[in-house]
Amino acid sequence: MKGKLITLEGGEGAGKSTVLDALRTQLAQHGIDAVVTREPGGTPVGEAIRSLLLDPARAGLCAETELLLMFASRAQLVRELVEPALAAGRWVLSDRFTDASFAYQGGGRGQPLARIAELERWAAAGVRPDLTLLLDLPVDEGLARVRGRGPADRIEMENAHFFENVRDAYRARAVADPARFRVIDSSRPLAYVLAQVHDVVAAFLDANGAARAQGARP
Ligand code: Z5A
Repeated sequence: MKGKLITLEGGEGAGKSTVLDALRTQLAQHGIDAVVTREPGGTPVGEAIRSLLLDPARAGLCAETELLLMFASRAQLVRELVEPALAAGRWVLSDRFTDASFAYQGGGRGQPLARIAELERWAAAGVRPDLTLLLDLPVDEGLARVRGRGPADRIEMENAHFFENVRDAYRARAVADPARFRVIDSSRPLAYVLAQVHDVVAAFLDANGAARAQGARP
């Protein structure tokens, strides 16, 4: 059985990292030892690209370079980690994936969506998540959560208008692909968010007969 790719998406401070841990635990309870990764990054080459992308000293990076570097990291991740894991029947959990490029480089930077779709087909080998959890919350609430946790990276230094466009782009993608996306209101208390995520993933596991296929512990 081919594995499944589950991705977490959302704006700043949406709670992706927090939710990812709970998700990994939930899958483990079903006997699924998921491969956990992140974007940009996830491979040695990707992590080097991530440092370049997030370095606040690289203020001159143009939008086209940013988009191509996101996909350079993704091309490496797909071939080195995601495709082999899925082919071996492993499940993969990724903190962001291609939807982030549509949201940040498309919505935020105004890069043409058709060009991003072409990169998705070519550089990302057409790999698409089986399930995407979009953690959605108002921009100012997300920014307030991450304020004060240290120096902002290059993208975090953008203004609220940029992040509003990112949020709109994410929500538009969720509306356009309701079979894949589940939108979670992450402005609610963490316990509520985690319960929602748990229910969504439980339904996904059920729908995919995952417990049986992966030999759930009794
Ligand atoms: N990027 C891009 O432009 N294009 C792409 O294709 C890709 C990425 C793949 C790096 O991403 C940057 O790259 C990112 C998008 C861009 N840009 N920025 N800026 P990243 O995922 O590594 O970094 P991030 O988005 O900045 O992560 P984050 O801000 O740390 O968000 P998070 O992981 O979603 O949040 P968190 O760390 O789990 O939670 C933040 C805080 O909120 C923390 O103190 C939690 O305890 C708290 N929290 C979480 N949930 C709650 C609830 N429900 N209530 C109250 N408090 C909460």
